[in-house]
Amino acid sequence: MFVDNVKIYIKAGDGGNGAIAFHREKYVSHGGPSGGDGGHGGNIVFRVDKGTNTLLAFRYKHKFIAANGGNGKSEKFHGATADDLIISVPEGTLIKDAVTGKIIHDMTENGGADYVCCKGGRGGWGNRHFATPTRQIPMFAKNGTKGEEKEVILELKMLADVGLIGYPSVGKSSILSCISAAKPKIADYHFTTLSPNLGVVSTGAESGFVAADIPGLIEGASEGLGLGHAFLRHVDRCRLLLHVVDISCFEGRDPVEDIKLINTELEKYSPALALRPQIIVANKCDALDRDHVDIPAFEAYVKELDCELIYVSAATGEGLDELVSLCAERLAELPPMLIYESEYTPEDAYAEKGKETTVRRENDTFIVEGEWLYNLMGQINFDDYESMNYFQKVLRNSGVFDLLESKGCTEGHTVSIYDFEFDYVK
Ligand SMILES: Nc1nc2c(ncn2[C@@H]2O[C@H](COP(=O)(O)OP(=O)(O)OP(=O)(O)O)[C@@H](O)[C@H]2O)c(=O)[nH]1
Ligand SMILES: [Mg+2]
Repeated sequence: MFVDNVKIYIKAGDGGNGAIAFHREKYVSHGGPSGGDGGHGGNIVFRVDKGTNTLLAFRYKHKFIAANGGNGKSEKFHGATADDLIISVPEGTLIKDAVTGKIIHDMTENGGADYVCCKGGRGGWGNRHFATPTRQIPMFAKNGTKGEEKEVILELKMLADVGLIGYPSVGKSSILSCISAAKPKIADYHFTTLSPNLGVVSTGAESGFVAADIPGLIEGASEGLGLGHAFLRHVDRCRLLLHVVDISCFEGRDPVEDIKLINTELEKYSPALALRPQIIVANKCDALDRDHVDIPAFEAYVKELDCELIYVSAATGEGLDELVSLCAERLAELPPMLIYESEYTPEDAYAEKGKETTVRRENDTFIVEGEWLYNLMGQINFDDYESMNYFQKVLRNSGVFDLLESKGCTEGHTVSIYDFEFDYVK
């Protein structure tokens, strides 16, 4: 079964808590604070597995939770750092935020390198960190921060240079089977192909390209009528489209009408995809009856489209070598395959949780609280300019400043966020 779109819940492990403990030893009556730190929680890491090309593995498993870090112990023993949870996905998978639909990451980026999608919480410091000359018996330690959690959509967009598109039964699968080693199902009824097929087309000892055959498109496919709509995402990355038509006009179809129809569907699904360069592939030329098909009108229309045209026959092999060479030539001139840019910033993640913020006033001080803020504080280094900038950005984007102002906070008031105090400046 082919699955190319799933929603899953992922959560990184929480950091372990720091320990409150004191050194004990015979004859040492007042041992110093010795509470160890909590271990870090495990990250959620996505990894490309080239051996699979479907998201089927996620059909029945929707929750992925990494282990928590161990708590700190006495005698400076640190809690164990938890292992990362590795989630394997096929090549070409996009990770999207389930709430906003924004792209978080394209697994094609950086040559398919591992991607940490949720960071594990940091282990809290044990009490030994908090001893000062005036506070020799610190009776507190820090709790670990929570691991990040998200609901994400995994969407597979196959990695193919060339996409074969067209009306059902025009011979897309037949062509793919002739030019590559792929063995897709071929039959004389519509919608024989039910899921995309990939084939590697070799153009020399060490060169080649990947072609994808997608299920036949029909009118209304982009509105979800019939097959095809969901599969168009698999040609999203294609650099070149082979628009296949049946030139024998079997079933009385008109190739000009078919091209118009398919292009309308493409346009509706994605205007960007409709602009992708196309080569019109007139297939079944072995069965072409020139008395019944108006070839001059067809060629005039293709010219109007400003597309190249090639006649082939998957049955006899005619024109297929030329088709492969033409594809290779055009691909050499085209830009590299599309890699989606992330539309998601870490600030967005906090912005979504901004609603859980509370502000209360004590004289001239405004106290801001919220679990997400507490976690955020654990990640900010207040001595570092960049880190502080980030902190400010998150406060702004998550609406904390607006909330403060709505509660009457103005210039000169003090704002207190978990031990951190600053004067409010507009
Ligand atoms: N005469 C002739 N028949 C062909 C040629 N290419 C394909 N066919 C026949 O056309 C029918 C449909 O071919 P497919 O390759 O399954 O077509 P498709 O475009 O993949 O169809 P769907 O997957 O249903 O969209 C089959 O019966 C093929 O044998 C050709 O060049 N000449
Ligand atoms: Mg097919």
